[in-house]
Amino acid sequence: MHLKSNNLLGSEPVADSPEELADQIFSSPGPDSVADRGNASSGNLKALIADDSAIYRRLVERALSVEACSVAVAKSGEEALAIFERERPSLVITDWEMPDLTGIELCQRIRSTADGPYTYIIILTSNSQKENVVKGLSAGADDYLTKPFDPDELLARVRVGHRLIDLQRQIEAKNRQLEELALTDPLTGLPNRRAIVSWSSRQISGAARHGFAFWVVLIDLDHFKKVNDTYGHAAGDVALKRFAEILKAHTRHSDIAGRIGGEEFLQVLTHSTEEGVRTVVERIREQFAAEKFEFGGPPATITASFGVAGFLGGKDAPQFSEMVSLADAALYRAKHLGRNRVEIELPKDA
Ligand code: GH3
Ligand code: MG
Ligand code: MG
Ligand code: MG
Repeated sequence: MHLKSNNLLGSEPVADSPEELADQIFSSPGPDSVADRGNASSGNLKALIADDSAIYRRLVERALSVEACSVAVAKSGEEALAIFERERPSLVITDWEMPDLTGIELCQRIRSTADGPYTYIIILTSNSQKENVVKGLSAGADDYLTKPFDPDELLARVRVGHRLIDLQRQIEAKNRQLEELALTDPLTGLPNRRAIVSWSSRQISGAARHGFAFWVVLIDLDHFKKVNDTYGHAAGDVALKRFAEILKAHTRHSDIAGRIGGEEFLQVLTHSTEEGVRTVVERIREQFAAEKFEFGGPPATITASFGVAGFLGGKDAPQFSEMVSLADAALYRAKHLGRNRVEIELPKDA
């Protein structure tokens, strides 16, 4: 059965059981009326239809049948709200008058859930007076259509919503990319200073609360200016990338390591003993120093110096910046004592 505009229902047909009547009217459901219509085109639009009238539920479902989306149907406002919370549909088409929760209230409830992606709401009602249109839109609806409705018009309006939802998804994806870029060092792909500071500041309060150890390792490549001067900046970059790989390979998933600028790196180790930290850091130092770089001439070696500072957990957690300063003092010592070495600034009460 194909619904044309002249099939519009001006008033509710009288029937003992609306469900039954609806079933009669739409007795041969075409392939379109299958609940899940897949997620073609710009992808898995979930729609929710809320109406206490079985006829209108079917009519709206029919109108949506050519749109690529999956459809959930609710017979009341409360049911719609429950489905909304579970499924988070991106499109809601709701009746105004329903026995438990009105479409307006449903709108307000949906809008008050601030988290999650945007939901496009169309109110569908026989209530066409201007002030009600205003009321619906100010309750948070995006669009408003009066019953009886033209299925083509509803579909056109749904597509406006679909376009808006798609655009919003694209913006969100771009924002996520930008956020990631803002936290990544482009040369090495490691977290940058900002990412390390934000992660560490959170972790250090965890170390205080839950009493686990927190170690900061500040690393500076040795005589790196000379490396650049002798082999060129591109060669210097190769060495920085190689160091980043070694550092990453020696960093647990639950810890963090990154490049904080120039030829300086920072690693944070949690839940480790001093001996454990010393072992890891010595391994990084040895492995990097053992690398033979082929920069055109005879194999070149490059070294790095390490300054370590620790907090063993418990009350009076230092600021992350204080720990970095302590690590910096240890690094300064490592440079003075001849470079290519690890110096540890022991925790105050260790
Ligand atoms: P020290 O052992 O005392 O640390 O000596 P150094 O030469 O490493 O220290 P200095 O701070 O004087 O020089 C750091 C050099 O790192 C200078 C700069 O050319 C180089 N550098 C900083 N960022 C980059 C980069 O992104 N790529 C390359 N190739 N070199 C960089
Ligand atoms: Mg109703
Ligand atoms: Mg430096
Ligand atoms: Mg240096």
